[in-house]
This record gives sequence, structure tokens and C-alpha cells, in this order.
Amino acid sequence: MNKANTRLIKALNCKPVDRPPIWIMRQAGRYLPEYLASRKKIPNFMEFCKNPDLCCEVTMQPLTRFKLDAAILFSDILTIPEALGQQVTLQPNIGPVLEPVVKDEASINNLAEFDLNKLTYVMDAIKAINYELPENTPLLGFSGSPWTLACYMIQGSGSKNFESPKTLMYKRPDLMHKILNKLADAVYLYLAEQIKSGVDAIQIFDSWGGILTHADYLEFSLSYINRIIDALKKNPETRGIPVIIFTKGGGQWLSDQKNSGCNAIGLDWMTEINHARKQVGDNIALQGNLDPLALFSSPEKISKLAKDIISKHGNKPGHIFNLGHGILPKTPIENVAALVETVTTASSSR
Ligand code: 1CP
Repeated sequence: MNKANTRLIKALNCKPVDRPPIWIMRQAGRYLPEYLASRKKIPNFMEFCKNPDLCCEVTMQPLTRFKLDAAILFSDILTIPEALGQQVTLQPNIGPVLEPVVKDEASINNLAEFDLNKLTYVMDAIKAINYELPENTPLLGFSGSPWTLACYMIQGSGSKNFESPKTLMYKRPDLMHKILNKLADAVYLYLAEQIKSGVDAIQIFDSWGGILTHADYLEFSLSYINRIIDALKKNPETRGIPVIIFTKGGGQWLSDQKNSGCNAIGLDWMTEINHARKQVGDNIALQGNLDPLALFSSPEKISKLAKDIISKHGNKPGHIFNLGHGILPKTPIENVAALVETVTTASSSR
């Protein structure tokens, strides 16, 4: 179905809309009791991700509750490391654990050839979701960036400082480039296949790009994102689909990100949206950027903060409302409702 005229896709293309569209990073997830209930059906997280009907069910849950302008495919960025041969398990109080860790040249050489057939379950979920989605609601697909995926594959888990990948990067940049090259090829093929299966826009989550120096960000993260976008924009089957890039902690590098070929840049909450707009010009959409912790305050406060962001962006096209990072598990649901109500009743002459 062609969703080109929906609020989200128009805003991503910097076309005028009646109000900013809103979706929420991690909108399907642990803050929703209905999500927790669905998860009980298959407690093993990766097995859950492999069940297209359950992925469809939880993708639809936040849309049933709130007037959101987009759905995001329920899956995880760690599907690619699993397809490359690592075992991924979600462990209580730790989070995802990947084994065996990638630590040297031999372990990079031992990774499997990337094979899209191992990710058919993601494409099946996209088809199932599109069958359920209303005509005016576009579906976002996503992937981790090569750098962010490499962080998990080399560290073997989440981490504050990601010592192992950063040490490898400093000691053996050649090996870091070797794995990033492999990941960039995989991410391109994966996103292209998501587009062919029916997603209407895609987001590249560079959750850990912000732990790098500027020079290393350009060399080890953004250059690979650029390569993926370039390949998507050259392919006639994928070129019309808007691409959002989101580097958590990347607000000081907007002038680099704007030349990546992306349609939109996701902003974390540390970045001022009016300053960002000045830096990127008027042809790139901006997405964000309420602090996820602001949702722990009151409906009145949230409404004020959301209106502030909308007015700071100003009366111009190209703003997609979102949080500055994923919604947190303990977020009160009535506060999410207040946020969505504020944004969906905001008017403008855009
Ligand atoms: O039920 C559970 O306990 C699982 C928690 C969970 C969920 C709900 C995980 C494990 N993944 C997901 C879904 C998910 N992950 C989605 C789809 C849901 C939606 O957006 O509605 C998406 C887009 C992701 C992306 C993702 N996974 C990112 C990038 C986004 C970000 O927040 O920066 C990252 C870094 C991951 C890894 C991951 N998977 C799961 C967890 C808890 C984590 C974070 C690990 C860490 O602490 O570093």
C-alpha cells in the first residue's frame, strides 16, 4: 500500500503537514502490561522475535492505546549477530548476552556468511503487520548501525564503556574495519529486504556512536552508515523510502550527519532542536526529542515540555515528534497518553 501521503512520510520528506506526526522509540515494550502478557507466551526473547503473529500482536498494542502516527516493526537489532552465528539470549538483570564473543581475526573469520534466509521471520512479521495496519499508518523498519552491532558482538553484552570493541578499534583498526565491512553489507541487504517486504521508512539505530571521538565517529560509524544509505538510494527498488539516522550522543556532529544522504536525523534530548534546525538547513527532517525521563513527571509538565519542543522547531515542515531515546520500562502509561494527546492536538499552519 502506498503510504506516501501519510503525516509521517510527508514530514520525513519535509512536506507540509497539519501537525507534527508522533511515534515513540521502543513504543512496543515493557511499560505496557499487554506487552508483558504477550511475552509470557514465549519467554525466550529471540524465539518470541521469530514468531510473526506475536510480533504483529505487540506491534499493534501501542497503536490500539494511543493515536500514534506510525508503527515500528517489533524485532531487535540483535537479529543480525544471531544470523552471523552468535547465540543471543536475554538474561534477567543483564540484558542481551552474545556468545561466543568476537575477539580476534579467527573469530571474525569464523562468523557465518550473511544469509537473508535466516531472517525470513522478520519479513513474515512485516507482512503480518501490514495486513493488520490501518491505511493511514505507515510501518517503520530498522537495523542497528554496523558500529552499534559490532559493539554488542565484541563486548558480548550491553556495557557503559564498551571496553572490548574500543580496545580492538585502537589496537587493531584493520580488524575493526573487517567486521564493520561485513556488517555494512549485511545491514544493507537486511534493510533492502525489509523495504521489499513492505516497510514505509527505516531507522538506523546508532545507539553507541556517541561514545566515539569525532574522528573515530566519522571513520568507524558514520562512513558505514553513509555507505548503506548510498546503496539504498542507488537501488531503484529501495530509493524512495525515507531513511532516519539516530546517533545517541551525536548532537555535536549534525553537520557531518546531514551529508549522509539520510532524509531525517533523530535527536537525543541533549540537543536543542532549534539549533539543530539551523545547522542542517531546511531539507532534512528532524525527529525528537523529549527526554524519556520527562515522562516520569506529570501530564501538565509533559504537555508544556512537548509544546516547547514544537514551538522551538518553529512553524516549518520536517518535524517528527519522538523521545530523545527509547521509552523506559517504568514509564506511567497515563503520561504517555498525555504526551500523545498534546502532540496530536497541536495545530499549525504547516
Ligand atoms: O521483553 C523484554 O524484556 C525485552 C526487552 C526488549 C525489547 C522490548 C529488547 C531486548 N528488545 C526489544 C524490542 C526492540 N529493540 C525494538 C522494537 C520495539 C519498539 O520499538 O516498539 C527495537 C526498535 C529495538 C532496538 C534495539 N535493541 C536497540 C536500539 C534502540 C536503542 O534503544 O538504542 C538496542 C541497543 C537493542 C539491544 C537490546 N535488545 C534488548 C535490550 C534490553 C537491549 C539493550 C541492551 C543494552 O542495555 O545495551
